[in-house]
Amino acid sequence: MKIAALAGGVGGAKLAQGLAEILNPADLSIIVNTGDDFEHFGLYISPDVDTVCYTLAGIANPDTGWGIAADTFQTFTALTRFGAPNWFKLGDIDLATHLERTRLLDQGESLTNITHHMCRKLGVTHSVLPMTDERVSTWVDTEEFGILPFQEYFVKYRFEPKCKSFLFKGIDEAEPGEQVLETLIGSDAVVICPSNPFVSIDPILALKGVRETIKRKFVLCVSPIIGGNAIKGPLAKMFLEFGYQPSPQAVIDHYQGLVDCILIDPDDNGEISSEARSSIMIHETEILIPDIAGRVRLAKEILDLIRIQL
Ligand code: FO1
Repeated sequence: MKIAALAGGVGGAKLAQGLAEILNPADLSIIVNTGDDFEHFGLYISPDVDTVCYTLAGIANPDTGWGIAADTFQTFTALTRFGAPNWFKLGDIDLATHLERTRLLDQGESLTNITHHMCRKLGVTHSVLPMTDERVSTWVDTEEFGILPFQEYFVKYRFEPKCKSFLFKGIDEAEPGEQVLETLIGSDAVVICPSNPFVSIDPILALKGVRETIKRKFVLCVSPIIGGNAIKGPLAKMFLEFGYQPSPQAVIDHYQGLVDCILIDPDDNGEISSEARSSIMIHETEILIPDIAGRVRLAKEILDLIRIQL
């Protein structure tokens, strides 16, 4: 059974890891958001790709979910001594990823090939596919500061500004990554990982041909909202800023008919409308997956649900 998983940052990477533990590399590909990518200190930084790769490699910082476990920050500290920007923390080991990726990009390598190469060097055998090899960047139009690049909204301003809308610059011109559409077409099911629908999954769905391709598949989603709150990050706040109560129902509505099955926390079942119940499968389970055992357990449940459908 071939699965294509869509993932953004920390939350999505955790489920991707659970799926990677139980599926062979030939049966699981992870398509990752690159809208968070940005240039910093002249380096091309791809946070969600790195978070997925590091998590699958078992080297991600377990507390933050991003960066590398036990990394040091001597270079970062030395930079701040010069008064350099200090809002985006770059670890010494993490810096090697950004330096080497930037060097290979400057040599004309694609982000897809660079990611494949780095994953293999990190011992990751599953396919981690950047959603596109072209530049697509997420910007957030905010009440307080106007349009901000995603990382400034998310990290520099700690996602405190009030969101008005999102912009995926370059999305109309960009082609999906060279293997993205063929992976989706060749999959038996698509798993939307518990990432932020607005800024981690929507950029992937907005790429030419992606939503139409996915619509023809069995699509299973793990709710990124539990009990009205996001597990991590700004999602609940974003839903409220757009006038929605944060709930799995808001997630179902956001994906506009794309989802055939959603996994939710049992406490959230009352939030689901009767209309939604009549059109999609609601599966109650523990969706908080703080450790590898939980990630594997949830991944196994997902495969069982998909097998019932196929
Ligand atoms: N997120 C933060 O909140 N603060 C940081 O200093 C930070 C540094 C950082 C460095 C490398 C990297 O790959 C990710 C990093 N992130 C940081 C997370 C990043 O903002 C991601 O875009 C989020 O995880 C959302 O996907």
